[in-house]
Amino acid sequence: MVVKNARFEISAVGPKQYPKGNLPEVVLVGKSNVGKSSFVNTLCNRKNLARTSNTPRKD
Ligand SMILES: Nc1nc2c(ncn2[C@@H]2O[C@H](COP(=O)(O)OP(=O)(O)OP(=O)(O)O)[C@@H](O)[C@H]2O)c(=O)[nH]1
Ligand SMILES: [Mg+2]
Repeated sequence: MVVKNARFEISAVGPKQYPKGNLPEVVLVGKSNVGKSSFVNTLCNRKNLARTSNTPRKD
């Protein structure tokens, strides 16, 4: 798969904020610091689309 165009839309915390539309949605689940954001960046061939960190989130 080649991702040609990717952009950050929103960091939504509730259904009212979810983007409208009928595009397919993908869920990516994993413990903190396991590499989810890195995976998204690799998939999109971008370095900083999703923020990565060396330290796991505490909340
Ligand atoms: N060795 C190794 N390190 C990785 C790999 N993928 C990610 N990392 C590192 O693991 C750390 C955490 O990666 P993130 O992508 O920020 O992890 P995350 O799951 O998004 O973390 P949260 O957003 O806190 O839930 C970073 O320091 C990455 O560089 C991998 O395949 N191998
Ligand atoms: Mg992350």
